[in-house]
Amino acid sequence: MYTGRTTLSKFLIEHLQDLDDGGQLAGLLVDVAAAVKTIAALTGRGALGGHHGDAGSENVHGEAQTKLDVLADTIMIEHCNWNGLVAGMASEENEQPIPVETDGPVGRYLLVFDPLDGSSNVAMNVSVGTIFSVLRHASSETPVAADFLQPGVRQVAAGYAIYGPATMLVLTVGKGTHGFTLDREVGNFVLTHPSIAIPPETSEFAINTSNERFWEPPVQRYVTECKAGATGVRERDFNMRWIASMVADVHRILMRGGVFLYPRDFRDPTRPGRLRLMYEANPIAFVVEQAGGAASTGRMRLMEVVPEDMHQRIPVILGSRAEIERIERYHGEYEQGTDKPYRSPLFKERSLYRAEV
Ligand code: AFP
Repeated sequence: MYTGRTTLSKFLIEHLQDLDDGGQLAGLLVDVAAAVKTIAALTGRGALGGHHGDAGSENVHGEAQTKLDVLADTIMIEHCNWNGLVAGMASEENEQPIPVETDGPVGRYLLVFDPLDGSSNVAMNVSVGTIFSVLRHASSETPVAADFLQPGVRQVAAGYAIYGPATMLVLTVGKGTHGFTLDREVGNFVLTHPSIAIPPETSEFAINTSNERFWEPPVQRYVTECKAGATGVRERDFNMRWIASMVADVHRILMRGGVFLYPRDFRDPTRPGRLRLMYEANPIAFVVEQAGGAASTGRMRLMEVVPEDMHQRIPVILGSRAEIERIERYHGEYEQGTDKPYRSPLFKERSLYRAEV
């Protein structure tokens, strides 16, 4: 049945054999995949699993945790807590790094994850996901928070699992982006989408338009032009999708192109965006770039942002390369004041909304 098919383990051996510590990285990614299978089994039980509803607790961001948020976090920690492979972990759900028990040398890798992204959608049976990123740990000491504050360009692997009609693992180890589908009957991830390529051009965008009045002018300009369709400057009609589950919105873009925006807005001036740089933006940016797409804050390449805080939020604009370049150009024109129709005194004059990233 598997003749000619590539399983995740086979893929990892083939793609990591030239790395010094490729065996360890492969081991860690197999652990992540095992955690993903367990989370898939739990989410797949739906309401029958008894895990729907709030846990009655809040995470570090002050957001209500669902029971599945807490369970998925525990599953990731328990599956990957193996010294020698991983030196430390950081999760969107935990304020501080998660220590790894060790009775020998500390591992060479740091694992960063969002255990259940889009979890507010679970009760509606909408696709959710797990996002992860692997960084190197250069020191032989137990890692502290500062060790995790590495820009996305330093990631050695990243990916996400999507728990949809099928469970998929989409992964990059810096050699393209590849998609594996979980064969539930035998419990194997099988390579079904090798070398995913995001089309450079698109006519589809994804953004929560209920926030439109809070966006900066370059994003308002872009979306206004898309909505004008064939009668506007873009001279073609655009389609819009918003699932409110980042993995699902991004997965669609990987499959058929598009643009995903969760831009800077001024709903809350203390938050420069909704999504987290380390747990969501960087891993997805790595996957998107390796698929030929681009990922930006609007002002700079996302993966070059140096994190200042483990739970830092960031504007996220990613997808088809030509569209991202256009949106970056609109941000540049706005900064230079050459975007006349879209300049609003609300922004430029209030330094509060002037962004550095
Ligand atoms: P939850 O994990 O709380 O459901 O948040 C999901 C998410 O971080 C991301 O997956 C979505 O793109 C985004 O929030 C949706 O946010 P809005 O509800 O503001 O559109």
